[in-house]
Amino acid sequence: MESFNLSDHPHRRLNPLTGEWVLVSPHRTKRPWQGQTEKLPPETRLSYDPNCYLCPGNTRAGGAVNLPYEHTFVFENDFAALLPTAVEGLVNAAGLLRAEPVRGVCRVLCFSPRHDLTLAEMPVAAIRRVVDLWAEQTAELAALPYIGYVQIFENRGAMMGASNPHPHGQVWATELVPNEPAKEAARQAAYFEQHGRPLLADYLALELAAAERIVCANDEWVALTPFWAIWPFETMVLPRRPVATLPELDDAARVGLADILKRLTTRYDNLFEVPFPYSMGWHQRPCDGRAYDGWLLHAHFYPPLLRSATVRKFMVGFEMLGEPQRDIPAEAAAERLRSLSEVHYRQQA
Ligand code: H2U
Ligand code: ZN
Repeated sequence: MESFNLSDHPHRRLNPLTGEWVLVSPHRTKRPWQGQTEKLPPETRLSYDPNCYLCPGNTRAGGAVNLPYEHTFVFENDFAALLPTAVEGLVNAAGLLRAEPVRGVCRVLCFSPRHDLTLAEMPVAAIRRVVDLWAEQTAELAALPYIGYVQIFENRGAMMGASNPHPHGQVWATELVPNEPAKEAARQAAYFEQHGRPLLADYLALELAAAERIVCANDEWVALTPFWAIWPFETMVLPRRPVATLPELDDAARVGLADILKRLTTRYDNLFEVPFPYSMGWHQRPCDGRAYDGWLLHAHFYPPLLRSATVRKFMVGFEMLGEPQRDIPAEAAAERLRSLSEVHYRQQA
């Protein structure tokens, strides 16, 4: 029997953070495409849009008026998915029909007063303010007695369901730890118990030695396409100095994070020369008072685009019913992202 080659033979890769497998089919990349193509997002050039509910001084759907902010701005989500109200009694039938009440807080985080910039186009000093905002919000919400987990995220682009091109993210803080961080918590704790070191610290050391999946790096942070990536151009951002939450980041780590975010998102925008759609977010150690040994802070970027600005990957069929599948191996995606300029295409002459 011939031994299999990761770059041309179908295989499965394990995500050690979730315990789930992904099917990789590298031989399939020449498949013709006659399916759906997406509309290109309109190129927003207005630095202020009087109809935008996130621009400074504008009125939002619920009637509240945004402050005339100059840097970042936070408000309670007018259509919050979670409420801080405690309810009496347990809505919990044992067995097959089970429900439990959950409290939480949802806020919208405006990254910049400028309506027309993406993170990639913002100056590093302005991105640093976004990092500070994420850390402040995490600390403030984690201090609430009924909050057990703080999820910071950004949905970028209409393709990912973002309602507005104005640069913004959200924070949803929940009483209980949601599914994805709960899986990561269990796997990281089990690894730590077995090896005495954080799973992601060991993983980062392997990736730095191998180098083939690194996209870009600085003294504090590394952006890479994880070995087990599902989305075509999925990446993770990992700190070189182990920390578990955003508020723990010191000045050097925050400056470094702003730099790596600008460089990574610029590469993304340059890939197809469009404001690149993605969902990104931070996985931080839960704040429900339990131990969570071995937890390492990290960000995931999940972009939907596959082969051009208008052809996206669909998670359907086998992926919905079996397990996720990808064509381009993570190494090839990293090489592609590495080959791109760190000067934004809108700034190139
Ligand atoms: P998205 O672009 O990721 O959908 O985030 C925008 C959020 O802003 C969304 O959760 C909220 C929506 O509920 N929102 C307000 O809180 N007030 C508004 O006036 C419009 C939108
Ligand atoms: Zn705006």
